[in-house]
Amino acid sequence: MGCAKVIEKILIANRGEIACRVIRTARGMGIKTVAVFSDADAGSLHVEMADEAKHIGGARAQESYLNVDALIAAIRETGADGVHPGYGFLSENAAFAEACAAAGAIFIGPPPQAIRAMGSKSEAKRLMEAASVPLLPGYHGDDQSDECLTEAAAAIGFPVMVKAAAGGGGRGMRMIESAEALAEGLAGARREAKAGFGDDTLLIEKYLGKPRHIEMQVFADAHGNAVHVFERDCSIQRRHQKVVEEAPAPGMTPEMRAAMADAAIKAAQAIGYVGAGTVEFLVEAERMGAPDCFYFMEMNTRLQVEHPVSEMIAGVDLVEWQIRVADGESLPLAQDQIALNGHAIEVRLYAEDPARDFRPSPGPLSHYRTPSEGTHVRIDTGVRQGDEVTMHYDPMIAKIIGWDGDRRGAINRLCHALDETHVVGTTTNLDFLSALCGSAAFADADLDTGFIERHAETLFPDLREIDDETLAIAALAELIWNAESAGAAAGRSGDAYSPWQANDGWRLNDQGHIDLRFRDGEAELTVIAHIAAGGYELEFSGRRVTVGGHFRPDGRLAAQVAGHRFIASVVRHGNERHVLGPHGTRRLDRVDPLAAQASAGALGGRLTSPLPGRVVSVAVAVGDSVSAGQTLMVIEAMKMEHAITAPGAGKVEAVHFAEGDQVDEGAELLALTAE
Ligand code: MV4
Repeated sequence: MGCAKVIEKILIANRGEIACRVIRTARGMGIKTVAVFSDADAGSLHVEMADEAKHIGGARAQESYLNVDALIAAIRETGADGVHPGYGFLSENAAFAEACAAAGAIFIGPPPQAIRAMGSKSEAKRLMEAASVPLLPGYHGDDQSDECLTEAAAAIGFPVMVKAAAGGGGRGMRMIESAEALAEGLAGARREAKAGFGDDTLLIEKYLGKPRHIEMQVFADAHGNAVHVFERDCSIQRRHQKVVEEAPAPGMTPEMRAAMADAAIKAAQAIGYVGAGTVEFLVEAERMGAPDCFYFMEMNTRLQVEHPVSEMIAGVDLVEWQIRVADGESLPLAQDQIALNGHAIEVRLYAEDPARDFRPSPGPLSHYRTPSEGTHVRIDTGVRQGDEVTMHYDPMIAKIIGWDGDRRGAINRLCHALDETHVVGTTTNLDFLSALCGSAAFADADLDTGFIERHAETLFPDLREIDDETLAIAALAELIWNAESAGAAAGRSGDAYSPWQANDGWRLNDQGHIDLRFRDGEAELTVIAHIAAGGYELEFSGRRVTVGGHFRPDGRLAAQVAGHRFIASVVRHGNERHVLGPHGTRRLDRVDPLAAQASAGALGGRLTSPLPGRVVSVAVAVGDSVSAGQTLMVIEAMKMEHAITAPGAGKVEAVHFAEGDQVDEGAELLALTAE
């Protein structure tokens, strides 16, 4: 009796969070995993998580994650009998699927002909039309002459949308407003399509002014069964990049869902689909809920980035389903066994700078903290603290998903999770996501593809001034660090923890108070701290606030501010102070105490390290004369260099460290005498 072949070892032809995601499920199913990695990913989390890992080439995706020959060699060398392509890279490449099969490994994805059927938008629309899937009024024929396209546009009525048949995901698309603009528009669209995709075939559609993007998750097996796992609303996008995805879609009605599910399943069956797929629809926002308000847009023949929201509302593991179906099993559940439970919302945390048009902002994750996971919060990430977001790949750091019984609850869970997410080292869209999730417009589900532009004013919170609690927490942390380093430096002194032992260049004023200076963007803030019972009294912006607290063993600060208890993290990154506390992540810059001293015209005599680090270079020797501002030593800390400069003209009396030495925060580096 023959035994069905069962996948025993899966090679994941991908990286980052989706590779980690697939490994987790495979491991849970008792299947071995093989990671592949580029030069840039040798130390990555997905490599660490997998049972085996294979180097496949250079950092550039073309040399590694898109390198079919290297991947096939890795499949052969490791004996992998299954290949999961993840999303992106080669996930929708029919030739790669065929090459995997030829190498003896099951491609965990649809059959190559199903991938090809959806590769051309015109071809896909003809197939969908034949399967009576609703399409926008339009033209997707072979006759590409100007006469034919002009006639078609006139019949559809302006404005029209012209799209490249070989395009997708918003690339190679332009709106044409009038018959007069058509000839030029067609010529431009053809040039772009030819240059972008090597194919200038165009299609024309009626233009939808205020669309929503709603997609249906479908799943088919090789035995003729097909189900849907409800819809996802991905209307909040910018530049065709999804920012928020949720399930179910707000405003969905049972009638519309039934019609959309029917259309999606017909679409899958029309192309002989097997596995996980997504059928995307454009929806007329004004007619949301009506059973005929949606139109087929594209079908994605892969697992999507946003699949977790479907998993959370349906309580299924879509990767497990993919593996089972690829193995020849029937779908684990029938349609009437798949129930919709609650509401899930996902946001994509990116290393990008919202203030600079969301440009990627690669860099080290010097500090990275994600909220704890459970029933209500899921985090899919592929990086750890200390890892680097490189410029070579998509700069996504994590997907953060909130779930609850209803949409309001899911928003609350997600907002809370975002408040507990901290990233220092690279600029991220975290504050933007927090503002978005906390906005009234999002609560009202005012969704369509123009959401971000329409609400830009509320979504870019960079201009907020720092709040008093955050400033008090930053000052408290500074005071505690100072007391600790003073204690360490004072060593034998009787009162080791007295802040008056501080020697790191702070100005101790005659009246016995400490001046702390910060910068918040352009604004300079001064906090005056007085010793008080059990802590300090802070004076700033016309207020007096009593603060106290301590760092807990986990490194977080338990702070008491005006009788109110907060738990916060205060992360030092050079002079930056990132307060991850009651008001999300806020950044202050500490005004360099040495520079501050110099500007005050005083020469302290001793120069100390502003933070723990390593001596990169020593620029002076004992006996040298130095002038104000001259660099004396360079300290590297957290991958940043800090110059220690002379606060005034003087003579070097002592140099306490040499190149390569480690220094503690507050350690005395050099001694100067004033000249
Ligand atoms: C459209 C459209 C309006 N009318 N087609 C963008 C992605 C691509 N797959 C299809 N897209 C659009 N097609 C017609 N006939 C508006 C968009 C569109 C869009 C669609 C979904 C999500 C975000 C979008 C942002 C801008 C434009």
